Amino acid sequence: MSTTERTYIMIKPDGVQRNLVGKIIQRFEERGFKLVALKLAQASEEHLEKHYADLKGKSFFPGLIKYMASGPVVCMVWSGLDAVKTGRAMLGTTNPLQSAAGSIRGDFCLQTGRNICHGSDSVENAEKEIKLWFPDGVVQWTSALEGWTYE
Ligand code: RTP
Repeated sequence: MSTTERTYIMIKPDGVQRNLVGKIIQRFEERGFKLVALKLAQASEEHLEKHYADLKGKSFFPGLIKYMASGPVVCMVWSGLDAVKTGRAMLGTTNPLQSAAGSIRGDFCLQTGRNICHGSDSVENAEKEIKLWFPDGVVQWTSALEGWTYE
């Protein structure tokens, strides 16, 4: 059992523009995950092509890159037990219409091409994505499990 598994979660430009940042962060916090890195970034098409390299060649790829470059994204690393698989479950399925109510996509959006968030699909890809989006590294927040309520 590892409580230190990390996943890369990104709020896409439509999620930022629709002011859903706080709600999405709140769900991960309330579930018990720890936020270990956070930034707002305007990604270049070149950078996004690296992130979505596996999808190069798909008919929707050019539109996906354009959409993802259309405004700032929120880049986050969340840590905790089974963070990758649970993070994906919290986001819902790729097509929001098939996402269960109670999932982020199931509650907040309607179309695959505007599905407001991204989550790593494996531990290996999570580590790759964390390196890509946080090239200077992520703070090892070992004190995250300690109480901060009292001095
Ligand atoms: P993500 O990587 O964004 O978390 O999404 P995912 O694993 O659920 O889905 P994936 O197949 O990796 O696709 C990445 C993103 O591309 C857009 N997409 N559009 N128009 C289409 O048929 C189509 N298919 C995928 C979505 O924004 C999807 O999240």
